[in-house]
This record gives sequence, structure tokens and C-alpha cells, in this order.
Amino acid sequence: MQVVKYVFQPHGDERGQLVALEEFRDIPFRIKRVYYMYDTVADVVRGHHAHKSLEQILICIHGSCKILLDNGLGEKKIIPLEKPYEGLYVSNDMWREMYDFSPDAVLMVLASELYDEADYIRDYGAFVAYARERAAGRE
Ligand code: T46
Repeated sequence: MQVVKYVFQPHGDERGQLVALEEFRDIPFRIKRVYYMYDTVADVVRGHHAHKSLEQILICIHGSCKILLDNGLGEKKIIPLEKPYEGLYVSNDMWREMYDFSPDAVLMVLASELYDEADYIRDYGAFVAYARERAAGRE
């Protein structure tokens, strides 16, 4: 299971840092939506779903959190996000959970599609079946 973490180029000078993200240059898809979460309550775990087609980049622009990725085929990885110039690529077919948010965490997400509830796979059993079907199709 491959984890793709981008390290963006900060444009720093004596005033501080600036990161610019351009679609198809820094981000591998057209950015159709941006959302972010903050004031996350301690010990909360968000996510618990995969997607049918959505691609995303997760950037913890302030504070820190952890992302668990699970491919539904027995492989899981935990990726800490704690730098505002790092982005984690999350493909549609990964079950994701976001947790261990610091009180000051702001997790920003760049998404390839508009919000569509029909794109979510929220049942873990259904996700594993879907992952196995896709893997069998690739064999
Ligand atoms: C994902 C992870 C990383 C909207 O109305 N528009 C939106 O674009 C989003 C993302 C959410 N919502 C509404 C739907 C729910 O009533 O906001 C509420 C919270 O959304 P949700 O429970 O899906 O949030 P998370 O943190 O569990 O998951 C989100 C994304 O939904 C999901 O695509 O990959 O962040």
C-alpha cells in the first residue's frame, strides 16, 4: 500500500511563509471543492468511510492530527500530519479515519469533486467487499 505525501514549496522571506497550490501543478487533479475542519473535540474520530470516485489532498494547515488509511485488503497505515506544507493524497478507495487532533488543529481538504453523499461508502463490510471486487478485477 503506497502512501503519497506531498511536500509543497514554501515561499519564505523575512515576513514569513506562503504556500501556493495550483491544480495540475502541485495538486494532481482539478480542485472543485475546499473544506476544512477546526475546533475538533478531543478524542473524536472523524471519517469512517471511503469514496467511489473522490480524490483528495489533506493538509493540516495548523496544529496536528493523524490519518488512518485502510485499503480494505488487510493493509493499514497511520500518517501524522503536522506541517502546513505537507499534503496527504487520499484516493477514493481508501477507508479513512482522522483522529488525535490537537486543540488548535485546522485540517484543510482539497477535493476533486463537489459534495455528493451518493459517492460515500459508509459501511465497513460493504467497503471490504468493494475493495476485494476491485482487486479481483485487476488480477
Ligand atoms: C472525507 C474526510 C477527509 C457538506 O455539506 N459539504 C462537504 O463538502 C462536506 C465534506 C461535508 N458536508 C456536511 C455533511 C455532514 O453533515 O458536513 C457534515 C460533516 O461531514 P462528514 O461527517 O462527512 O465529515 P467527516 O470529517 O467525517 O469527513 C470529511 C468528508 O466528508 C470526507 O469526504 O474524506 O472528511
